[in-house]
Amino acid sequence: MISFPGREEVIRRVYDHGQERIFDFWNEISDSEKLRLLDDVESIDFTLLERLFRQAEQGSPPPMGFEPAPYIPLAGEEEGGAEFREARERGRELISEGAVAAFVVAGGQGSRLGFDGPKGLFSAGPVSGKSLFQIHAEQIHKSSEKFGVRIPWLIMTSHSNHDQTVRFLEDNSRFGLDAADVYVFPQGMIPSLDLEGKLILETPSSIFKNPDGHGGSLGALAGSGTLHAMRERGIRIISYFQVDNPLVSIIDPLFIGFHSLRKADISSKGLMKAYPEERIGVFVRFDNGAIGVVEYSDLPEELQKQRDERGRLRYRMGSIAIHLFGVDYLESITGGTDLSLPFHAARKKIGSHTANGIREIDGYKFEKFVFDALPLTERNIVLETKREEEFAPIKNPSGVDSVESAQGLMDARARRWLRERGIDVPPSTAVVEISPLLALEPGDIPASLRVPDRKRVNLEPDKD
Ligand code: UD2
Repeated sequence: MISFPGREEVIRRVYDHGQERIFDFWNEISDSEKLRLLDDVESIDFTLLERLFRQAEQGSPPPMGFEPAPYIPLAGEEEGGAEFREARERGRELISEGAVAAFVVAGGQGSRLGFDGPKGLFSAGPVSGKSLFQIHAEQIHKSSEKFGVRIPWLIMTSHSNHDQTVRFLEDNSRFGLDAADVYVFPQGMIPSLDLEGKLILETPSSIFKNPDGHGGSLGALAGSGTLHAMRERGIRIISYFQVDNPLVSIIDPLFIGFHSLRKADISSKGLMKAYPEERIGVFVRFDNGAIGVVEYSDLPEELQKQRDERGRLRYRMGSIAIHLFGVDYLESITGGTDLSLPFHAARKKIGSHTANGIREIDGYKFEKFVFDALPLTERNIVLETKREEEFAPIKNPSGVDSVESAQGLMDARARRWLRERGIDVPPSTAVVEISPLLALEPGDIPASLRVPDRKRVNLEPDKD
């Protein structure tokens, strides 16, 4: 057994749990590296990891029985529903009172996209080349201006992209947002395991850990003190979204209004799945009555394909990871600091440090999912939204859900908005982009606007 003065207890724990392989390079590292490794180990909950490993090996238990979840359909609005008008009005009031904050989860590693850096830095604007962060920041800026308030922007990063994210935002002066309105905090990390349940070394003196999933965001919000800061600012609703969707409507009066009118603790936006295998979770109502999400990979194939009497997919309401959380409710479930959502295991390739350098091995990463918070309350609603208006995820380098598909959707939405305002796009114009600073909805576009006769057009507000 290795030794280090004063650290006998933690070393004992490592051996008791059969994890002594993390000391394989003990004789090659300096004293300060030894201390770093022991510090790294100190915070590890071995009992939790052992339980997660058993769970990963056995596969996830079948979810409780469920049926399709009820939702508020778009049709209500199209039929001129009074509740839609009332909701929009209520939402506007709440935003103008300064009761709403925007919260983006940007801690993911973006490995599928093959982009080496925080995903928020990825260039998404089809003409402008604006980064995802800039597009989101400009939306928040424009909403603040429209409603005459300062809307705070909360950004969850992870250990590996926090510093780069902060630097990028600072270098770009937070795209016009005030430093006092931008809150950046990292999420938690959890060790990954190899297929034998052993810890993995990332370097000779550090353990491989991965971010604890977007479900870690609620605990991180509380643990970082940001939830408390929101309470102090008078924020009552937190509008949650993912960094990879440039079409997201971050501050949406209709959605916020429904959340308030229906006295919800959590509200979610859903949309019709495009095809049975689409990689989005579906909203369900579990047998105990609570609404939640079953992830695409957990929905049995026959249920994915099941149709109702009208020929529509039975499980058709897909989750696009847009939620509103009541601050009161978040305080009640996080108990001021933490929230115990379950971990899900995923088998992934992991870079493991060996005597011959880094070797890719198979292992388990563990993540919490934010939608597991949904069934914790019965005051939980789903509002249908229009795919073409609000969903253009950038996940893959090409093909489905890629930057090309997202830019195509951004161009199509810009053209639709201009058409709605009676503004022509010259036939020679191949791509149109509308800056969020110009418009967040068609009605914001000045009726006098003329689209210049150019191949690629980015419409920004006039500079005075
Ligand atoms: C997510 C949903 C899926 C659907 C889809 C819509 C899950 C498991 N699935 O699919 O049902 O709604 O999105 O686009 O959520 N993130 C963190 N920290 C982490 C992990 C992720 O901040 O530890 C962020 C990440 O930066 C991104 C978002 O969470 O903004 C989604 O992560 P993803 O791309 O891994 O989720 P995906 O595509 O599996």
